[in-house]
Formats: sequence, structure tokens, C-alpha cells
Amino acid sequence: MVSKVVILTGAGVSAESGIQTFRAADGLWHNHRIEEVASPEGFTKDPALVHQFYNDRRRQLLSADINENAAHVALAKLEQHFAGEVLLVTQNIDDLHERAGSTQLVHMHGELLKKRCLGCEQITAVTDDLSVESVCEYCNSTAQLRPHIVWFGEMPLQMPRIEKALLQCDLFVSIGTSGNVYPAAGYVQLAAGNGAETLELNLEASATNSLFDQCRLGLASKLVPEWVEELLSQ
Ligand code: BV8
Repeated sequence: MVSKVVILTGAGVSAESGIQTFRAADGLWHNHRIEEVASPEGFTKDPALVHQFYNDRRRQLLSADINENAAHVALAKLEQHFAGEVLLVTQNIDDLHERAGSTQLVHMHGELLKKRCLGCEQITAVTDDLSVESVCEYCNSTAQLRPHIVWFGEMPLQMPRIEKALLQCDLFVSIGTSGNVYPAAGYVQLAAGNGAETLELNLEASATNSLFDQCRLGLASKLVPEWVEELLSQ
């Protein structure tokens, strides 16, 4: 009987909602090298380019044609009806899990709809474009606002909470991630190390596929609802 589940999602869970995954970009992501636009060095070197990169993705996310899909909805249903505990850890910066209704949710790589001021450290919502001219509504400083997103080389968010859940869970499920980026890609080992059962739901075998007890290949919009129904009827 499963009582504590930790779920890790990646870009593959939002792919069927129309949001491009990283792998699909094959390293060139919206025509940019990932390091240029998703690293603190890249932001220091060309803040306008990085702001534009995230402004484009924010506009896309907020456009009418991007909506949560059956996988997001099924995960929210699991949280709602599961008798035990569910923690959803996502590498994604979109808000589609929230739109589907998930609340026990950690955005370990930050959120596209939040900004952070380098002057006063305040984290606030953002839906419009950011630029080097943007002014912080708290400390009034200019050119100090950045997306509240974890870039390569930066510390992911809420790691103690995630690691505690991984060490206590009895089931770890990875959905729609290629298993290339750490520390997220190492979570299967942390969970397995404490005796949890591990399951991968993905379109193709991830880089860490061999570390999972079970693997089901296919579209998240099909695999996730099926798996959630199975777990709820356990
Ligand atoms: C850290 C936000 C230290 C940005 C992201 C050298 C210098 C510095 C660091 C490192 C280094 N070498 C290694 C590192 C560590 C580095 C790392 O892992 N690099 C990799 C490239 C080797 N990691 C970091 O820098 C992290 N920080 O290490 O700090 C530390 C470490 C431990 C403890 C304390 C401190 C920070 C990494 C965060 C970077 N930010 N995102 C943004 O979004 O713009 S990463 C970003 O890329 C995502 O968040 C995600 O994590 C990753 C992409 O992975 P996926 O989500 O898996 O997406 P991908 O496209 O790759 O795969 C999609 C999968 O879905 C595929 O398998 C596909 O088959 C499948 N799929 C597609 N469609 C579907 C589907 N599945 C089902 N259904 C479908 N329809």
C-alpha cells in the first residue's frame, strides 16, 4: 500500500500543451544556446537578450492557446483524492500544474510568472515584459529585476523540502524529463536508496532510465491518467 508519493515532472508533461521542450530544441532553444539565455553569466553579459527570451516565453504561456493538458489534470486529481501524501516537484517554470489545480507543488527551477529584485530580494508576480528599464515596485531601483528562475550554476529552490520527501516516500514517479539536469536527475537514486519503488513515465527512455524499477513509454496525456487511476484504485 503506497502512502507517500513524490512526483517529478519535466518539460515533457507540458509538451502536449504546446510548450517546446528543451531536447526538441536540441540545445538551440528558440534560436539561442541554452547557456546564453539560462545562466547568470548570460544575463550579466546581455540582460536585454535574456529578458526578451523570457518575455517571449511568458507571452506564449499567457496566450489563449496554451492550456493545461490531461496529464496536469490527472496529477491534480491524484492530489485531491489520494488518501496518502503527494508532493509534486516540477522542473518546469510554467503554471500549468497550478491551472490544473495542484497545490502541493514545488517549482525547483523557479517560475516564469515571478520576478525577483536583485536590490531588495522581493519576489513578486509578473505578467508583462521585463526589461533593463523595469522599476522594482518595492525599492524603486531600476535595472535590478530578473526572472525568478533558477539558471544553470544556480542553486535550485526548496531542496531540503524535496530531499526530505524523497527520503520518506515509498513511491517516486518521474514524468516527462530526459534526466539530463542535476540535482533533479539524481532524485531517483535518493528515493531508491531509501527503499522507494521508482517508476518512469516518458515518451522515450531517459538518461537515468536504467535506475527505475519500472518504465512506461508513451504520451504523458495517456500514461499519467492511466497511472493515476491505477493508484487511486489500489
Ligand atoms: C546546480 C530553468 C549546484 C530555466 C532550468 C557546470 C557548471 C555549473 C553547473 C553544472 C555544470 N555541470 C553540471 C552542472 C549541474 C547543472 C546540470 O545538471 N547541467 C547539465 C546540463 C549537465 N545543474 C545546475 O546548474 C543546477 N544547479 O547544479 O547548482 C548545486 C547542485 C546540487 C546541490 C546544490 C547546488 C540548476 C539547473 C537548473 C537550470 N534551469 N530551467 C528555464 O526553463 O529557462 S533547467 C531546464 O532544463 C528544465 O528546468 C529542466 O530541468 C531541464 C530540461 O530537462 P527536461 O525538463 O527533462 O526537458 P527535456 O526537453 O530535456 O526532456 C523532455 C523529456 O520529455 C524528454 O525525455 C522527452 O522524451 C519527453 N517528452 C516529450 N514529449 C512528451 C514527453 N514525455 C511524455 N509525453 C510527451 N508528450
